[in-house]
Amino acid sequence: MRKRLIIIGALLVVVLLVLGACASTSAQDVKIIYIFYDGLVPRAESDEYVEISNLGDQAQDLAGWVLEDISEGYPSFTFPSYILAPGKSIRVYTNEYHPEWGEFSFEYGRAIWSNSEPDIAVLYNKQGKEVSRKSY
Ligand SMILES: [Ca+2]
Repeated sequence: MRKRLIIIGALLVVVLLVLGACASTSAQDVKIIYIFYDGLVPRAESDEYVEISNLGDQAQDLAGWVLEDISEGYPSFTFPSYILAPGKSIRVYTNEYHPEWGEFSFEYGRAIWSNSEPDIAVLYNKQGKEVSRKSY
């Protein structure tokens, strides 16, 4: 009887571990896929953007997620509540608003992404865990 309980307990642990792995996999399917670092707008390059895509099969709420230039440590952009559907992409512009891409902007008055020395962009989830990073 006691042995059976131990086996059932062990099986429960395995099931929970598998479920936990599945849950984190879906979050990791949201990725930075492109950095348009060489903006066409002279000097301010307000049209630079970072494109983020949901490559998984589950919708992801981006509330509290943070996108940051970790090469300088700033600026960082914190997402409001926004459901990113599977297969969809959004862009975070340096200082422009494009409703068709989710209307996200760093609202930064200068260029963020260096043209000469590649920066690294990192995306963190609301727990502060790194989800994706990309350079160019
Ligand atoms: Ca740039």
